[in-house]
Amino acid sequence: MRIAILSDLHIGYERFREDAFSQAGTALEMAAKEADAILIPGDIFDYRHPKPDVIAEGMIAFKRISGAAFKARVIKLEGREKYTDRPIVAIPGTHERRADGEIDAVDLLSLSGLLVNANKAMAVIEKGDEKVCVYGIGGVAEERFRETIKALNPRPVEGAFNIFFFHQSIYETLPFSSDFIHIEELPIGFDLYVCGHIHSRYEGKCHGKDLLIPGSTVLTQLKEGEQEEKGFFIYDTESRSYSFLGIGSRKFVNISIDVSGKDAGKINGEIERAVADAAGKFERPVVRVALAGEAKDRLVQASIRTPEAGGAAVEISKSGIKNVEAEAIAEEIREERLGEVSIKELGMKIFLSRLKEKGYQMSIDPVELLEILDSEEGKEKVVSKAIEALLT
Ligand SMILES: [Mn+2]
Repeated sequence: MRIAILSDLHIGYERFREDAFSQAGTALEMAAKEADAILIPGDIFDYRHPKPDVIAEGMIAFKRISGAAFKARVIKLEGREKYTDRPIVAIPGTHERRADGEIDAVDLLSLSGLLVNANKAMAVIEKGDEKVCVYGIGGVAEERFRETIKALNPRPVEGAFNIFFFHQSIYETLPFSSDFIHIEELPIGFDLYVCGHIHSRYEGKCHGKDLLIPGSTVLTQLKEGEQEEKGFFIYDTESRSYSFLGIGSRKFVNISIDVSGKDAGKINGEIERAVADAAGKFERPVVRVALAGEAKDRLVQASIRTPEAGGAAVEISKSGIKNVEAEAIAEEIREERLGEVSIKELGMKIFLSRLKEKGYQMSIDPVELLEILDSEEGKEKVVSKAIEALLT
């Protein structure tokens, strides 16, 4: 069986709304032509509560492939109700995730008979005498994934080709948190592992079998690693091999410019040329210009312009600019405010000036009063002591 694996369509994604819709459509149409079945590991929509027009975009994208002559059928869904036998099997991702038992956006597509929702369920896909069993777990909070696997205990079925698909961060691809699952912790015995959530493509191994992450079909993060072409995998269960098909996604170009010692005019000139160059090479590219280095003076940042370049979407990142002058001013302020004075002394100064403003005239010395209020004892004791001191 030839299975298309596409993920993270993010329909409704505001920054590139049109791209999200059209590229999801291209991926689905190509997949319907090339494959016997389609697997989608989450984030079909960009929202937990998509508006009706966004839901409609999702429905249209899937409706467009309703005429596809898939050779495979979903003959059984264990753990959920099945509304179609179309071999398009999906789970909700973190973007669609809702509390257990609540209807999410993927349920809506499932109820409409556009796909099969295999969240915490196993779909059995049949083509001729071949059976593929697909077990899915939709996106959950990272710290809950281990217990979710344990509770559901997904197991492969004998005599079938078994796929486990999910939507989480994987520690080996994102080593940022101990909550992220390690590849070796994934359930054993499956013939193929498929994950969504990560927006760039990844090909690895899990328990000796392929672990595939196709990445998103739309550009979202504007990071260096997103310059590769978007697309999807086709996995052949017979030869146990796969290939990646590009969907002709809008090209993303990341450009770095060093601003050190340059004035705004020179920097703007360099930005314009780099953007024009990218716009000349690619159709309507998304261009991110990352500026870095020590700017000449404070005015440089404010004078940087975003150039217009025939259909290109341009984003300029100034976060890498070190503004020497501004940093010196901030340092001065810090020194002047605090200097050698401790926080407590500063507090005392403020306290005294406030008392003066209010016309404080009581017999107890304000410094003594603050000492009482600042003592280590319990709150009630401190307050009663202060009142006593004030009234006697
Ligand atoms: Mn995603």
